[in-house]
Amino acid sequence: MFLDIWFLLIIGLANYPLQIRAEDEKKTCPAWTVFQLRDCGLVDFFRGWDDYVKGFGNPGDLWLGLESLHEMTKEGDMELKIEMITTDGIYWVARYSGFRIGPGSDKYRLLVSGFSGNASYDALQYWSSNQQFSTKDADHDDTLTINCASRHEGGWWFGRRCGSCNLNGNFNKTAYNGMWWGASSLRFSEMKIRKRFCLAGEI
Ligand SMILES: [Ca+2]
Repeated sequence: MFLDIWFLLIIGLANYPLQIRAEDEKKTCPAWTVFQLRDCGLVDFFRGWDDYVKGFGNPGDLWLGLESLHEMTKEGDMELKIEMITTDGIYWVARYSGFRIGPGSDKYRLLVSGFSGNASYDALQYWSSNQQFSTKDADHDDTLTINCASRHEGGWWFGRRCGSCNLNGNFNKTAYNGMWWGASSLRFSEMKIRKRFCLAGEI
């Protein structure tokens, strides 16, 4: 009897932290904050620097703004989830366990890492991470001979050879003037962030 009680106690103590941890993860899993949405196509995204800094749009097509993004991510503890639908109707998720936007003095540089998901491939980290933000009137891209934001009709973190994705392109166009990820055109995108707590078990 004595041994049985101790056995149960030890088993109980061993399981207790695991149970608490699982419950805490459920309870503290924070809500996503959407900062980019292209759903209805009624808002022009081919805009200048000031608009991208301040934000624009409506509940169907929005850009929260670079200054807000910097404030929300400057502690370095946010994750990023991107949902996309291609023009062929394929649903993709691209997740990044690390997402941070630098200050305005560094042109809102993107730092992104830790790709997972079912999107065709990691089109964001390799080509756009560590790149400053560019708009048609503010060329900070990594392509000397081209204004990538003008060529691709939207503000983005364009990298070498303008990079490999732009979710802020023209909603009503396809290929590299539209919204694109790798070699695919998109008809929907949503980018959202939250504090890193709930990475396991969800794509
Ligand atoms: Ca350039």
